[in-house]
This record gives sequence, structure tokens and C-alpha cells, in this order.
Amino acid sequence: MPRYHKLSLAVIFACAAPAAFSSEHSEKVLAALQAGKAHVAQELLIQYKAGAGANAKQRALGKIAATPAEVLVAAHQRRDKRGDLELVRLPQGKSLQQAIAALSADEAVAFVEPNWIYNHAATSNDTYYTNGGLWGMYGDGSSPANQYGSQAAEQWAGGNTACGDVWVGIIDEGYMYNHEDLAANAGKNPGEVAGDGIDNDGNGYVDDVYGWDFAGNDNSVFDGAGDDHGTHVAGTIGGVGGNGKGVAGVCWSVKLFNAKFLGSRGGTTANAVKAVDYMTDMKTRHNLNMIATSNSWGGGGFSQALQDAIGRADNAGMLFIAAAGNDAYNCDSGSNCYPAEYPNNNLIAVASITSTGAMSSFSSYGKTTVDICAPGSAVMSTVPKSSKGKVISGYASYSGTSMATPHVSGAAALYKALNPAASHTQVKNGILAQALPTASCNGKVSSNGRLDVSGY
Ligand SMILES: [Ca+2]
Ligand SMILES: [Ca+2]
Ligand SMILES: [Ca+2]
Ligand SMILES: [Ca+2]
Repeated sequence: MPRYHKLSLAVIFACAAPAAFSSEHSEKVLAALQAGKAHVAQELLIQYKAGAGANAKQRALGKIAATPAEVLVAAHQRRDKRGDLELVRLPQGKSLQQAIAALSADEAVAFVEPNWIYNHAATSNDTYYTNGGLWGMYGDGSSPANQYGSQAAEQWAGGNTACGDVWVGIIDEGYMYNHEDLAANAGKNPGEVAGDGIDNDGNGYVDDVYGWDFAGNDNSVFDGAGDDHGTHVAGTIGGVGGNGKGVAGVCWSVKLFNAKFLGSRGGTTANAVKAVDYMTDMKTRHNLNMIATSNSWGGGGFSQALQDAIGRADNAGMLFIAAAGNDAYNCDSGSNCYPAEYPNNNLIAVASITSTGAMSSFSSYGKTTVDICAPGSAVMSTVPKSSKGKVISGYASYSGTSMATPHVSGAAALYKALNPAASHTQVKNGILAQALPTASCNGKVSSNGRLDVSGY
């Protein structure tokens, strides 16, 4: 059970020996623990070195009396020739700090880190159907108009509403794939036969038709009205347009696919790594035109394991689009804006602006660590709603860098659809190069501007 360990850590740190943590990785982990970043109690992720066999692993774990819980990335499945990435558990009362120190010094271990806990990057408000709720899709030349919107409506006016066979992976909560404004865009695993109890495509997950639920470890990615955050994200990327109801996403047609790892208590590094790898495998195994994953979450501290997983997505030609966070941090100053601030080339970190072009008061930013601004305040989108004991299609206005991020994920899909030969790197560079200079974003994000999809 995830627990927040701020108090006990403060005590542990008072007597930790700094000399034991010489590597840059250990220092980052240490600093994040010291800052009280949430993590799962008595759990660690261990990256073993190549060739570390059963005996070497057993000897290492013996030092801290730990027991193996799960192999997250198996050595024999890796192309990078590194060892197992493994989740382990420590006995009650064992100091996480001392365990990290002992394992970091072990010759079989490349790195060791806590199992961080991530949370949604959203702050919901309860204003439904507010005026100009879909402003994030408007352009200066659309009707209604808003120059601070993503200008998606101008592409639509030019006939570019469809994102064709492009897929976007939603790494978040579950999303309501049978929502009236999403169902037509719900991607299905092309290698899986539903409900036969067999893992038809051999990816390790049985009957994963709409994706996989890593929080519940089952194939029901949508589990009810609690999956509102993931459903809201989905509607901004690919709400069905032109059907006379609800909202429209940046792409009116696109293939949405889901790796659920955020539950009611947030998500963990262990499940985030599995979720990212699941999408990477899905793209390569089935040769899907999956341009990006959309990641509206953050928290915890630096994780080499998660950064490595983002790197594997990069190698597979996929962008990782991430929310900058809702703490109003300057992410350039060591504020732990993870995963947004990882330096991976395939990552786009997104800050939030309001409908009047100001940076949203909650939005984190960073001239070197954050890349672009996008609409994130008072954004209308799809949500599940409870009504008379049933879950029905609904709509709501939310605010957060969580809402800004899927505007960019949708933009990546649109760019890829309009420029089919573009590599994922070219898609990223195109999105950033066409950002519109914006006063509130100047010096706050690397592009100095806001999302503008009209020139793709
Ligand atoms: Ca499967
Ligand atoms: Ca099956
Ligand atoms: Ca489930
Ligand atoms: Ca609609």
C-alpha cells in the first residue's frame, strides 16, 4: 500500500552518511527522498548489471534481507544488453536509505531507487459548460475565435479533421472507450481476440483489447466514473467531431489506446515502467503508427528506470508527451518535475495557458526543461458520469497541465497524419518550430511560445 514517508525520512537523513552516495544517480535519488517525495514503503527498483546471475543477485539481496517481488524488464528480452530491472521488498523496519547505500556499492547493481508514486497533474473545477469551454480548439480566424487556442479549428476548416491510422497511447487512468464522443476512436489491439481467456498476441497480457490496467492488473481499463481524468485527456486528443454532440478533439478521428496505471491512490514507478514498455511493445509488435504516448501525471523523484523506459520508446520512434506539473515550479531549478524534465530527445514537456494568454497560475515551467505552452485552464472535454446507478457519457471543464498535454498529443497525431513520412523527431521539431511567440511563455519554455497547429 502506498504511503507517504516524509517524517521517517527526515529522521533517516539526519544520520545518513553522504560519502556513501557518490554517483550522480544516488545524489538525485537522495535529494528527492529528502524533499519528501512520495514512494511505496519498503520497495525498491534494482537495475542489475549485464551478466548478473542468480547467485550475484541473491548475494546482493541478502545484504538488505530483501525478497524479489517482480521482474519488470527481463534481461533476455532487452536489446540493450543490460541486466534485469527488478522490484524487491524490504522487511518492515528496514531503512530504505541504508538499503540503497548498501546496494549501490554492490558490484552486481547498476543503480537502485525507490518506487516513486505519481499523481494526476489535474485540478478539477466544477464549472460545466462554461462559456467558451472548447476555447483550446479555437484559432484567431475561427468562429468562435480565440487567438490563444491551439488553432485546431483552422485545420478543420481546411478539411483536416482526420488523423487517419495514427495511434496515441494514453498512459493515465482508464478512459471510457464506450463514451458517445469517444467510441468511434477507441483503438483495439489488432492481435487480440476478446474474451477467450488467451493471450493471442503473446505480449504477456490476456484479452488486452483496449489496453491493460497495470493498477488493477486486469484487462478492464475502464472501471467506472473514477476514470474521469483519463477520459478527459482522451476527449481532448480525439473526441469525435462533427457528430452534433459534446466536444471535438484535435483529431476528429484517431486511434486511442490505453495503459492504465493511475488508480485512486496514484501510480508507481514500477507500473509506469511497465505501462511505457507496454505501449512501446504494442507499437513494434503490431507495427502500429503510434506516434506518441500522452502522460498527464507526475510526482516522485528522479528514476533512471523510468528514464530508460522513455529511451526505449524513443528507440521505437515514439514521442513521450508529458505535463510540466501543477506546482508552479521553475523546473530548471531542481524542483523534481518528473517525468517532464527528463532530457530524453523524444520528450515534449507542456506548460499551461489560460484563454486570455496568461500562463496558468498553477503551471510549472522551465526555459530548458519545459518545451511549449498549450491550453490548460477551463478545458471542456469528455468524462464518465454516474447516474441512477449507471455510468453514462458526460462532459466537464477541468484545469491543469494535464489538460494542456493532450492538446500537444493530439497535435503530434495531426502532424503525423498530415506528414506521414515525418519521423517522431521531425514531428517534435515541427511542433516546437511552429509554436507562436507568446509573452507569457517567453523565457519560460524552450520554444518561447504556444501550440499552433494551423501550419502543419
Ligand atoms: Ca495480449
Ligand atoms: Ca484473447
Ligand atoms: Ca480494471
Ligand atoms: Ca462530438
